[in-house]
Amino acid sequence: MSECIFCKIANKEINSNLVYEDESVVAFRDLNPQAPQHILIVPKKHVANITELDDKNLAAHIFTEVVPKIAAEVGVDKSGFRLVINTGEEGGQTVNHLHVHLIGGRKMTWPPG
Ligand code: DGP
Repeated sequence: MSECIFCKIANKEINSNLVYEDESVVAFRDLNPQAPQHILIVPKKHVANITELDDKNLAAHIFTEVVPKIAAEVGVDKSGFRLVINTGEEGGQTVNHLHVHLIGGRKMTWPPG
């Protein structure tokens, strides 16, 4: 059995505040939100990080279907939002299962920390 926390959330072995699910993706609220809307979009299959994502259909599904749908559902599609994919140690990735942060509901600043 996988020890990966996001695999466990995807498999419903661990509870999460789920906002979206389909056959290949789950999305749930971040435990440590950085904005009024902070959702993690996660492929159900284990992919360690964006450099390991070799499934073009899954990539297209996430960015052309899931992101717009969730952004509209949580009401940030018009106001704007930020997508973040932390990758590796210097990228600030703490969970080694690919996840796209969808963050919105407040004005973002740049550069990121
Ligand atoms: P990153 O630093 O990009 O790897 O982001 C990991 C995020 O995952 C971080 O913002 C906190 C969140 N997180 C970690 N464990 C859990 C969990 O068990 N449940 C939920 N909902 N979020 C988690």
